[in-house]
Amino acid sequence: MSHSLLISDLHLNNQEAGLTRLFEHFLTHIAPNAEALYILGDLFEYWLGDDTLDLPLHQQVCCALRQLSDSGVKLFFLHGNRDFLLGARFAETCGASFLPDPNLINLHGATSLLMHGDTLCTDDVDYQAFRQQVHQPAWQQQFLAQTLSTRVALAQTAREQSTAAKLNKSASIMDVNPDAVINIFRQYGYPRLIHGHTHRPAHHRLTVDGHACERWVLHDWHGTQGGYLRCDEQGCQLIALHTP
Ligand code: LP5
Ligand code: MN
Repeated sequence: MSHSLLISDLHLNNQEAGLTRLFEHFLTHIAPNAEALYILGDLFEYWLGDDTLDLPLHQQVCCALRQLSDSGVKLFFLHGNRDFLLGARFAETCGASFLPDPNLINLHGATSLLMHGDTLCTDDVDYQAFRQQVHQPAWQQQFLAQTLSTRVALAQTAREQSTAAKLNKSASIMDVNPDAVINIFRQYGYPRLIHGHTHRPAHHRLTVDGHACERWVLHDWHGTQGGYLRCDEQGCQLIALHTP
């Protein structure tokens, strides 16, 4: 049956070759039968500019994605909070298109709203301030103009600060805000909502203004495990994935 797959939060990096292998397995054994693959952000641990496309990991991942898109599977990306600097050259190289966040699509007959998920975490005021800053075109231009070694150092500092900041944040602060979820359902006409970021894979059902709504949260990938959402005209299903 015609279906699409959605994934997010793989955080591919040089230290975890097994994770990249699991992703390649997914791309060669599971994704080829899909009509489309949607990657809803944080494919990479971080992305410091499209001038890093020739790094071995980036080449390996782009090449695997290109094979999939060349085989006829449509490939779509949303930016995550780690790889918000992925750009047009990256998309072209992989044969993919970027979608805005949020983005409303018709997913096999059901209107579905795709998001990374970070913008729903409105209680995380420090993160939202950080996000606002790094999404400014002037900030991005200035950042991308630095040498790669300076960008690597800045990213490492940012990662350390993020890890330290999270120690002082409660689990609820780092989850979606219930009112932000209700507002997004209202604003977009009560679609099926699909997002990642929070690393809490789940299928939530809720009623908003008398409308039955659903919110799907995608798996994060770590170690030897990952997961994906499979959607067809009958509905969606979260499927866990392990290294074969
Ligand atoms: O990413 P994760 O899972 O640890 O936590 C996220 C939020 N943190 C972030 C920050 C990223 O991890 C940083 C790495 C991105 C690299 C991209 C390119 C380089 C950019 C360089 C920037 C200078 O997204 C975290 C949320 C959590 O999700 C849950 O939702 O809580 O938010 C924070 O931790 C934000 C902090 O509260 C405040 C900001 C810390 C970063 C400050 C950077 C300053 C660098 C200064 C260098 C001199
Ligand atoms: Mn994220």
